[in-house]
Amino acid sequence: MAKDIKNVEYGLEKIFEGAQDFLPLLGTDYVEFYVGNAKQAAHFYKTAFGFQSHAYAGLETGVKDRASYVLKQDKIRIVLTTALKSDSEIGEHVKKHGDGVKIVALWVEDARKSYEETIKRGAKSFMEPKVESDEHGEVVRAGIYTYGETVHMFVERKNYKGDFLPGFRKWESDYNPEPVGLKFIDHMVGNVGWNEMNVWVKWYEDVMGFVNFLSFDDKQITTEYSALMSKVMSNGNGRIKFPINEPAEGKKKSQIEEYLDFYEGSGVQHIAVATDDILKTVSEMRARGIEFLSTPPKSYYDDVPVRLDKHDHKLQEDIDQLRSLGIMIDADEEGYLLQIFTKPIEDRPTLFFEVIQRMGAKGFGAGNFKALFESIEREQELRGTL
Ligand code: TYF
Ligand code: FE
Repeated sequence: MAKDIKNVEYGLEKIFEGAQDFLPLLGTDYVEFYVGNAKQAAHFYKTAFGFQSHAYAGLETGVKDRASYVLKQDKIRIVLTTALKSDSEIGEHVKKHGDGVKIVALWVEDARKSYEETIKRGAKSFMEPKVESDEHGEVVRAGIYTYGETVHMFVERKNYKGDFLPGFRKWESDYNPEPVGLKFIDHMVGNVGWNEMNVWVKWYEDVMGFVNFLSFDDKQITTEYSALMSKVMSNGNGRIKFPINEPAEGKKKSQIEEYLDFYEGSGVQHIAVATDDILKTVSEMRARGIEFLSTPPKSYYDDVPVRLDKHDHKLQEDIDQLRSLGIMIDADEEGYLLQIFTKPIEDRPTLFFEVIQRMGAKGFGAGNFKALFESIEREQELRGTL
């Protein structure tokens, strides 16, 4: 009999043995992008991804050096920040990396303690604990560097009732496209340099108390042309999952190497956002102009029933609909998952998004790696970067 498969979200209980408790994480707080033009980027994320206007800081709110637009969709908060002058850490970041993720902010009970515990274990400081307040209360934030120039900001908001952070005002807009059904961030992946994956695995273990709960070596993640290695790091309650990739030697250039060349260093490669209705979400995103990687070949879909049967799972969605949208299906012991990947969302072939619906499965779609990487290689071929 087919098992009962549900769309699950992790709770707060400890589910990964071995993870340390010195850094309890409640979830992702926000993801901040440094971009060349935040006003236009905000329009794009509203229109194409269905994010809602949420908060704003800039000249009109007394901020002189930057403008930041905060967008929200269910539990996901993104911040788009741009520099207002040339002499700027933000501008320098954009000059080097192009538009990209600067800050992966983590929601904590105690930001000072999070900072002290991680600094004590070897983290490099980005921002010492800072208290900001307004009429809604106070927020404490502190930041440490992770791979490349990327930062983890600890955000403590237990004494805050405002919309986002002190210094921001509510952003009300007359332009409000409907959400597309994105619910929360499932995982965020980092690309690091040659032979650096294990350095960062150890960093997440030692500094953040994470565990390595899944690994894919270059034998598993290879096509005829290129290869990579990947290890998935998780905090104790499974809410924060950070796979880390490094390039591996293949006949042609690894997609990870292409990223490193264009980002000019290590950084966030993709953000996986969860939905509980991937057919609707992906149809909407396609209609709004988001480009996804090319659809796997027909033979891929012919094999799907076999994969599901092997684990005794019954697909609840219509396979022809999944196929016509290019959504991939992978199954493991516990259930199955549906996923699809956008093309890079800026001109440099760097950051992209994944849309994922978990129907019990806790994996990352290993059964789809081959089809996915062949699809990425078709894009690399067009760019002349394979
Ligand atoms: O997060 C993951 O592991 C999957 C698969 O370059 C993946 O989404 C892995 C590596 C990669 C692209 C996707
Ligand atoms: Fe992923």
